[in-house]
Amino acid sequence: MNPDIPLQLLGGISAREFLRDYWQKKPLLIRQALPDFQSPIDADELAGLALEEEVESRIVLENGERPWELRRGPFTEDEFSKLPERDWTLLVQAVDQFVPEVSELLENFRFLSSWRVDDVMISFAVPGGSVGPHFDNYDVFLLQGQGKRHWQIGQMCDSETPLLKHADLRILSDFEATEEWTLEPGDMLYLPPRLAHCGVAVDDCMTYSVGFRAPSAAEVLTHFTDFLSQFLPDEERYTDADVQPVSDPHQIQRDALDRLKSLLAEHMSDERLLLTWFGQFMTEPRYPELVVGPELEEEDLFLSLEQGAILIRNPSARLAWSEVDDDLLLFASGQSRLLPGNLRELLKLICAADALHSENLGPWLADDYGRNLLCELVKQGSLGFADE
Ligand SMILES: [Mn+2]
Repeated sequence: MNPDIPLQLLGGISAREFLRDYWQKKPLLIRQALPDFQSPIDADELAGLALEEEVESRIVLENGERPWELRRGPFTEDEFSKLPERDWTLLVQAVDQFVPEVSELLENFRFLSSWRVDDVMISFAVPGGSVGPHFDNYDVFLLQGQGKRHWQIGQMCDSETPLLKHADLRILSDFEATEEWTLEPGDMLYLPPRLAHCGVAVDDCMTYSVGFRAPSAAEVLTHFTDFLSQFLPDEERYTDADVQPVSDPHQIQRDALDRLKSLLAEHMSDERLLLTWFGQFMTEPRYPELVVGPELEEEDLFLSLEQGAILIRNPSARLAWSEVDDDLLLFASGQSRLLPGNLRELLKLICAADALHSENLGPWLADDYGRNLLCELVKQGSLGFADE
């Protein structure tokens, strides 16, 4: 993808301009980002997903048993039939993992790293339906899929911003609308993290939220140090050889702090471990229970491929790759594997291809590392047979 070509998706500016001027900085309204967009799923199908055990869903009723009542799925058909005519919203998380046509929408966002994408959440609302004014800590593209939704944006928020007293929802107690628009199918609104916003359904409407993920600084520190500590032997400790006699035995001296800082710096600057941790962390699946594979012999896999079998990425799996010195790392659903540098094109193919078969795998099927890698990915559940 040429980053300098103007894109309809971004309202006629290029990916480079969008990232420079808007991404993580300010909102952008794009009329007809996807012209003539037709939602690949309808309200009944979305409600159908919300009946499923493995799908995360919520309903927010503005005037339920209490203001802004939150109900968590899975729901029953009976519950849906008893909902009022107005003022409720159904939200279904990670629809891209369950509906391939929704996952295909993500192809439009390939100018951003795929490991930054969280999921495509779809909400359906009846007239007046809203989840209240709030802010999120991540970037989001709000694509109108069906009907009309009125959006207002407001102030930048942070953890000090006052919220309503509510057990489950983070609703702003003061929302100061600065701009507003009504979005129609195909229109899209980009919002940077922490910008207050409020969307209210004008009629029966469906909105797609392409959400991004970014670990918090607290997550980075706690998870990386947990990961790191597995590799540190118990005998490696704070040391103070050549310490000077102390003048006051109760004082913690400056040199102790320096020793601690160098202990931390030595480990925190281990780039190979940092990369390994980060790749594993960012590819952890949302639903690990949906990433499981069969027992499989390498020979059987290759016999099947030679006979025309097709491997596809498990929609619940996440894949990424990286370079480390002359080697490569493949990250697959929370695991990593160090591989020789000549497998670069295979890793790119595995991460990007819609389907893997004897034709596009070609010579890799004769490569021992390549064969073993493919087999392990099937056994792990990140790849699966297309007909299953
Ligand atoms: Mn939001």
